[in-house]
Amino acid sequence: PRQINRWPSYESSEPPTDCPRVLITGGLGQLGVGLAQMLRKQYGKENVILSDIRRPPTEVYNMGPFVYADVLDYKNLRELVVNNRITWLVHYSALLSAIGEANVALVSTIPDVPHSVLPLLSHLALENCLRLFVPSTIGAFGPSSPRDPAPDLCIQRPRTIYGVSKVHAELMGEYLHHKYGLDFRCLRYPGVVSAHTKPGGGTTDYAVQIFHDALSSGHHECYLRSNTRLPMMHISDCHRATIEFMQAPESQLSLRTYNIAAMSFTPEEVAEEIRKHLPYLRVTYNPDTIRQTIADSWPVRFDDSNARQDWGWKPAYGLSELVTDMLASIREKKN
Ligand code: AKB
Repeated sequence: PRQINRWPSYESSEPPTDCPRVLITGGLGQLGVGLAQMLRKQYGKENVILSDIRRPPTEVYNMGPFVYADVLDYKNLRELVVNNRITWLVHYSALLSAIGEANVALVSTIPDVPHSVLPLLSHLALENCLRLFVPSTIGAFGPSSPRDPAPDLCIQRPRTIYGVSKVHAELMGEYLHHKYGLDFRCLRYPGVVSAHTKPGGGTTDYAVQIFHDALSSGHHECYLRSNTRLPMMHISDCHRATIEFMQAPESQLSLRTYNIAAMSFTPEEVAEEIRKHLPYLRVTYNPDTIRQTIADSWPVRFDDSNARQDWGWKPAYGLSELVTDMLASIREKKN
């Protein structure tokens, strides 16, 4: 068996129980509320605590426990973990790729910066025997990575501050796993498509906006070229992948950072699929330099064969299911 150096006080903590007690940080972004809802269905409302530094809308308070948590404040986090017997920590908070690139200085002031926050979260996780989940993305790859498909292990030289911070997080978590036995888990997400949350500031955002535009004005102006292919995923597959990965026994994991894939499409292809429902959709293309350059440096497809093999990952949504669901969900929300 692998020899690991135990972190001080690690031995005194209890191992996770069957029913996890989950704390989600940065919970008011694109992914937190939906993940909390899916986890609560499985584990009960009280076992999943959503947190952020912002005040949530009333409906979020009504869904289940919500607390203030600042990931840069160790004492605040430790108190939450200890008082609530937390066993899983899910760290969601990020400035997405395009907004990060437009504000490189700002990126260093937000809590997503792994060199300031990851050692702190990892220490907390080791001290309290937590399973720690940190998301990564297609943005962790760069122009020198294999693009079609990008495997789990390959050259990673991203050209965005967002990608650099993600690679740092992957490496730091894996290092602490090998050195101290941290139960670090990381998934590289594709562009996530959701009817209920607007991503804001990402390179893959057009794949959400196009549905809203199709239903409101019938015209979408796309900031990427028509043939820009990127990996994408329906949000419910993204949440399910995260939960199934967190549930997987450690013995099944040959890696700590996995790619997960569902589909890859271009703006032209998703528009064509939408036209099967809304034939009047018109799309014009006006590529913007930042986002087109970022997209051109990212993989067009993910190889997720390790995730499929090790812990049984399988997406439920392909392009046609995604389009049908997005149009129905946005319509339902409007009514
Ligand atoms: C972005 O476009 O920045 C994100 C991502 C793929 O990480 N959606």
